[in-house]
Amino acid sequence: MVGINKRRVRIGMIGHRFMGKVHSHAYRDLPFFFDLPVEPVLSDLAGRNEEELKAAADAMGWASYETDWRRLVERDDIDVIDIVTPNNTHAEMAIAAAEAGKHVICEKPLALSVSEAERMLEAVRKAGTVHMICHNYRFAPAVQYVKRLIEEGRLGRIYHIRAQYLQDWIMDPSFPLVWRLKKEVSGSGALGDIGSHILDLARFLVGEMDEVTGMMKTFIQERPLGEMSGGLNARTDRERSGQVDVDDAVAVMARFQNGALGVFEATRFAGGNRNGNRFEINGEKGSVRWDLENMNHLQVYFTEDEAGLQGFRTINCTEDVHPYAGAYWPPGHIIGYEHTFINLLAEFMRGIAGETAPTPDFEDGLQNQRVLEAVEESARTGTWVKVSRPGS
Ligand code: SOE
Repeated sequence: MVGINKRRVRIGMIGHRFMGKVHSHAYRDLPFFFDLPVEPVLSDLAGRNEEELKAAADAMGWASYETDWRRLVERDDIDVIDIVTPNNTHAEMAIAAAEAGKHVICEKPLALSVSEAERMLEAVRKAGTVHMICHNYRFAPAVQYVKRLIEEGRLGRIYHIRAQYLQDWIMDPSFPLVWRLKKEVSGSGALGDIGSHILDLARFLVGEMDEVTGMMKTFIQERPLGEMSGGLNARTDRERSGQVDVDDAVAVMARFQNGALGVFEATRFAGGNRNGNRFEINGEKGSVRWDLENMNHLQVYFTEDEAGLQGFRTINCTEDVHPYAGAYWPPGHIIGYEHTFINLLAEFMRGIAGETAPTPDFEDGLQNQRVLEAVEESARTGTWVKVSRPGS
């Protein structure tokens, strides 16, 4: 039953564009698919442009709105602060939210730097509240199933992971200098925006990295000014231009602590690839391949298959045995991008109810940030760089 006798978890979300829409939709859909011990309530939406904010709050079903995020954080009738704003605001907002005793969920990358991410982790630990970072691709049923296969030893020792995150939405040189292309706002370019996702998947599935080497490239150095206007669309000011100071593309090689090798590529200049997020993992007993653009499918290969059946087979990960798939439709009735967020938020709600300690959390966000920073240092110095992890 939706909402009956359930503890209400009152959400305050800061930001209302692309990720704001995705998160709002996911909270609203949660009770349709998951029988959770708590009920998320879309209490208050914060943003700066009142006209846009009011329209977004009305359209997405938020009860009220606030034009100053600080007022939202101070409110007693809010339990969760959900941060879907540009990266340079994450640390200040998350730390203020934790200090006000809120549960915090934050879009990726967690911060602009390792030191900011460390302060964020320290704040949520001190508050003792639940925290998560939105590496949503972990929550595709096929990806979770890969995790299970690896943990069960079905692939044996892991030798390789190769992963790519390929987009093409800024290839046109007249596409403007939006916040995702400004270092002071985004921290980095393709590396932090999409590379962070595949590097997180690699940590999740294969383990911690010992050292990395990377190269970064900015193909278009100057662009007209402009700003995001929803989704990946932008408004352009054709009269003025500015310098791009983040990477358009990055390539990374990694050595894992368990001996596996990783090869990664993240670029916004892979023409024809709108959102190609893919990986292949090879182990001593088998291999798996996954591709977001066909996200319900998983290709698997087992070395022990009989001679005539050797090769990759394709599994449709929509059966009850595939994590989260059973929450939705009967087998074969596929799910999409938005469901990865619904699954992630289901874990967040279970955490708030005290049932679990959900991941990926700020500690994962911090470790991801350490990898990003090591890649940048390597690209700068032309050397292999150790990925630090205190205590390891
Ligand atoms: C834009 O590159 C973007 O929206 C990223 O910010 C997301 O993290 C990714 O999932 C899709 O593309």
